Amino acid sequence: MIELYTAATPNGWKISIALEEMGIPYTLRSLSLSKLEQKEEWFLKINPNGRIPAIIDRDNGDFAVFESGAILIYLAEKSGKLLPTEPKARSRVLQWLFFQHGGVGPMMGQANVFFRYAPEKIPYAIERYQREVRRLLEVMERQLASSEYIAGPDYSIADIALWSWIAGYGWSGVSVDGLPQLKRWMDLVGARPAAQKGRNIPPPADPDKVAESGRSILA
Ligand SMILES: N[C@@H](CCC(=O)N[C@@H](CS)C(=O)NCC(=O)O)C(=O)O
Repeated sequence: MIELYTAATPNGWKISIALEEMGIPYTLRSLSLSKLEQKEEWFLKINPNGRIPAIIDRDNGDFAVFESGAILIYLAEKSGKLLPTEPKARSRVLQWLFFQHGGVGPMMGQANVFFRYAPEKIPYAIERYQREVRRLLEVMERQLASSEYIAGPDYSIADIALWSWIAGYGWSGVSVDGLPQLKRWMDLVGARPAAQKGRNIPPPADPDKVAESGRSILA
């Protein structure tokens, strides 16, 4: 059994979607980010970085894993799903997974913060991060023109990592106009029952609470 420590945010949804897709049984421990539960001593023993998500694998000596990318790889290897073993196909999935972790996640997170939550509107910061997000989406558009899913013909953990962020593109104020392949892919992934279910685990906080704690949640 996996224990999932999470909250209703893009990095958290990656793991609930993956667990649902892989059919791995899990128990849910929803943390309140606005109450800073993720900074409490007990949780720092699970994730020294003090952020969600994290898991504990009770069937593997209570092994704890933090960083959503590392968790996705761990679960894919545990289940034998969504990460090919053939070296080139595996590398392609990892390339797009790292593209999400080094690019889309941090840039969209900053675009969300400066566009939506910063007490002071700083046009330079808003434009900088929105422009970079749009550039990354255009990179995906080109890839998806010749590829059903982001890393090839098969659905993978890279699609889960990217979709969890990009499905909420509206929060960053970035347009997806003129990106038909990206929209095709968003609909394709969004139609999967596991994506729909996982994105509602834990159930979304009410909008006021999200706004209140938004800077910390989306950082
Ligand atoms: N690189 C980390 C990022 C995790 C992260 O930023 N989590 C956010 C929620 S999406 C969080 O816990 N924020 C609360 C905080 O920073 O205290 C990962 O991919 O797991």
